[in-house]
Amino acid sequence: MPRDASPRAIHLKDYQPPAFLVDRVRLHVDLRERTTRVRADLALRRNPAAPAAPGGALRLNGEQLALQSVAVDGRALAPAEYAVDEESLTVYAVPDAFALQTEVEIVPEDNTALEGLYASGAMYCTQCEAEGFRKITYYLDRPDVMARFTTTIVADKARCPVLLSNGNPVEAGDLGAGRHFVTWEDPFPKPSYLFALVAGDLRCIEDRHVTASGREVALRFYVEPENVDKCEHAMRSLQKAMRWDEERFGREYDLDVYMIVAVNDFNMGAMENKGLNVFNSKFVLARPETATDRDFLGIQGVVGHEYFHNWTGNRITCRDWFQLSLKEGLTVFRDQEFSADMGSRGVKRIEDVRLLRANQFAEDAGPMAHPVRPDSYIEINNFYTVTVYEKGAEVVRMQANLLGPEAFRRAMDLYFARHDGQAVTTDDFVRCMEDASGRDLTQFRRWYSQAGTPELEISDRYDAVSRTYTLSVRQSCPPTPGQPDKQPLHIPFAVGLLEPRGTDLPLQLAGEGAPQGTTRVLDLREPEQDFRFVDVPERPTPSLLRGFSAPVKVRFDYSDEALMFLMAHDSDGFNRWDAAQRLAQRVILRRVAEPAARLAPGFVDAFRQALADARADRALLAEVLTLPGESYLADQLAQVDVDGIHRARETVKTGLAAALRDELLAVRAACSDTGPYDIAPASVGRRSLGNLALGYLMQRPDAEVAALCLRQYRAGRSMTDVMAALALIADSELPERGEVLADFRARWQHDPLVMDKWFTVQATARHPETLARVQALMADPVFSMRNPNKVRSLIGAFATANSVRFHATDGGGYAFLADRVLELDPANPQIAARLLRAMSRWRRFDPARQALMRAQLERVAGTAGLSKDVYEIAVKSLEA
Ligand code: 7MF
Ligand code: ZN
Repeated sequence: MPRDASPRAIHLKDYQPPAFLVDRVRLHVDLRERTTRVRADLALRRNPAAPAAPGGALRLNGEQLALQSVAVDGRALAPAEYAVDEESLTVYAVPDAFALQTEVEIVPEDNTALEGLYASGAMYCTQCEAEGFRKITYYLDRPDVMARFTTTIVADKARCPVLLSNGNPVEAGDLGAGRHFVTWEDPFPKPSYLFALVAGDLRCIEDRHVTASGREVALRFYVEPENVDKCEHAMRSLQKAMRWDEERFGREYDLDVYMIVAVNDFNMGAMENKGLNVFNSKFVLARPETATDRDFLGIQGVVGHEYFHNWTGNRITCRDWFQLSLKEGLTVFRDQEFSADMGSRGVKRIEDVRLLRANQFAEDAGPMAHPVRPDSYIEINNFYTVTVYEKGAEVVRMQANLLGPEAFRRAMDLYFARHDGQAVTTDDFVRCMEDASGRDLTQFRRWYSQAGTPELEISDRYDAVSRTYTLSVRQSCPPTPGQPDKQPLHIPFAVGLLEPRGTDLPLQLAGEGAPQGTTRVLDLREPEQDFRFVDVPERPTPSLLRGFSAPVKVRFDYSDEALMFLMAHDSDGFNRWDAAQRLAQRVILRRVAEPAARLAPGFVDAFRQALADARADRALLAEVLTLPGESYLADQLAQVDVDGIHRARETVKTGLAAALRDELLAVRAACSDTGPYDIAPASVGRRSLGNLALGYLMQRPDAEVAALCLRQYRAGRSMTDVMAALALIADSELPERGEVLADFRARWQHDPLVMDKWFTVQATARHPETLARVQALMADPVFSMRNPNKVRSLIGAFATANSVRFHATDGGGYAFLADRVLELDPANPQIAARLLRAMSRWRRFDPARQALMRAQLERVAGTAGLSKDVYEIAVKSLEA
């Protein structure tokens, strides 16, 4: 893109309230083959809260709309009375309050970007967050404009018997000539990004929920006819989520009907449109034969997430898109808590932290680093990030922990009471936390505005004479793009001290009259702070950042023995896991530096001991025994050593497998599945530990292990076990490899979600010819570049989950990815931009790989006609 045509950044500091408000919207959507007519009737008035611009023009957002007519209060406007350009409609002279009528034509059948109104297979659906409504009609497409919507949908009765929109159906009827209509009314004012419309030949699965106050709510899932038997789990998840929000937050649902539509072509996971959620079918459809435990738990989490948005997002929404974490960070926190209560809290916390460390810490250390509340963006779609979502959830979690359960609940009640029906800011949220608790969160607010992962450098001193133990903490935060200097944060730092037998010491800080508990949350506020514990009989081992009390990195010079001691004795389950991770990380990274090093016997023993611990929760044990991932390991090095890390991790894994073969076989046998499938935490834990053991054993499969793995594949007890075996076989040199992959394809070619898994196991295999295989698979009739799930499962998986092959030194992986980005960009910029991120951290690699990635990024950046989405990622990756 030429420099002078570069897209411009939008800045938070430029926020202005809207010049006009919309009180009511009447939409009339006439769906016809290849032309949809949209008539909009908007009741508008000047905003009394806007800076006065008497008689100012009305400017509405609108893109890719073929304008047919404009009228004010029913009077058609002459061409001189308005102006239209690529992204707006301006009406020059308008009264202070009036009705605006517009009519446009759009072509959902040609909408490959999957934003606005589009066709997916035989159905029509919409996606309006963040700025998709402007591709349906001219509007004030911003979240602080909230209006009541009435929507009439007209369509062919045979092709689209089901016509849905937000709220309640108020009228329906026949129009003759095979056409019919339904009118929907949404009583709650909402921003346009929550608008939804669905039309098609869909089956409905219905159940109900009776709210705490006794109101009955109809729950309806709409799916394609072949999927009616795959909604049971999502329905139960929805019912659990509704009950949970009543019990935990006192929040009830507010309409008579809650609808969820499953769509095959969808850019993201799901969308919380008021009363009419649209879901990627991946997060609705599941049966034990087709979906893994991960899928089942993912569905529960996403169904919960979208449902919880009804209060945190819909009833209270964002003032502008810089406030995205107001709804997303908070709703992720809520869905995390829901999943923790439905399953194993400890395992959930470990999974969430693993994700945060692997992805968010990496984002925070790269060229796209930004605060939880960004200051600027070129394309808002690029800011639906792990920082806004996952770090945002940690920032809410820290406030919940700082306040404690009662005050946090009071603060949330205050938030709901004070801001219901409003579009607000993260600052309004924090003020509720302060007002309900009396705490001063002035310094804490920096978590929203400062990017980067803070680091805590810790040292300790024990003085036997005075029996005091001192922790010295230095906090710092590395520079990020646009933020060279950082200020100290308010960090809740949870610590415990273990005496030599492994029990927790009661903690008493100097100046306190008596010990207060065994875990203390220290308030870090200064760049450097000392904490002196008194009455400490012997040198203790510190357990730092218990429960991951803040999203920071902790540096402390533990000995291997201290880590093994914590692994065995820490009363904090999270830190037992973390000690194992630190130990494994250390063993692997030592081997990167020194490939011939022997596996320390203490390390093997620690793993053996963990395996032998019969009391241990199996799911937790599986987490403890999972080695840190390659990308997280890479982040610990000054320069990424792709092959060194891969080789070292594989060798350590193989070494453990060889040393612990008998134990692993025993665990695998004890974990084999017998009864009927269920997703109770104990069953999920059993399968995950059994498959983890099988994974270790398959590092060097002898005949017995190979047979075990093949048997598990062929037995087909559940998709969890089938996929675990299939992934191991696909990643192996077993002679049966080709035959098994062909068998799986033949069996599942009719099921797109299962085929996605088939693409992923092949894209992530470590075989040297994987790139060629990925390219060949693109020609498979089941693959399609137009389906985001397919692109993610084949191309996305190759670029983000197969380091050794994607980063091959011939640069083939990079050229392939850049080609796909450029191929996809004209059709679907959002998906193209997400793919390109796989190269954004190119500066972390060796000079040869840097040069190769940079060349591809430059090729992309230099291409004419790029979308804003891809342009922003390419240019910022090259700049930083
Ligand atoms: C659970 O946030 C956690 C995150 C935006 C689309 C769903 O509800 C959403 C939508 C993106 C990325 C992640 C998620 C979503 C979106 C998501 C889904 C479930 N408002 Br983009
Ligand atoms: Zn969300």
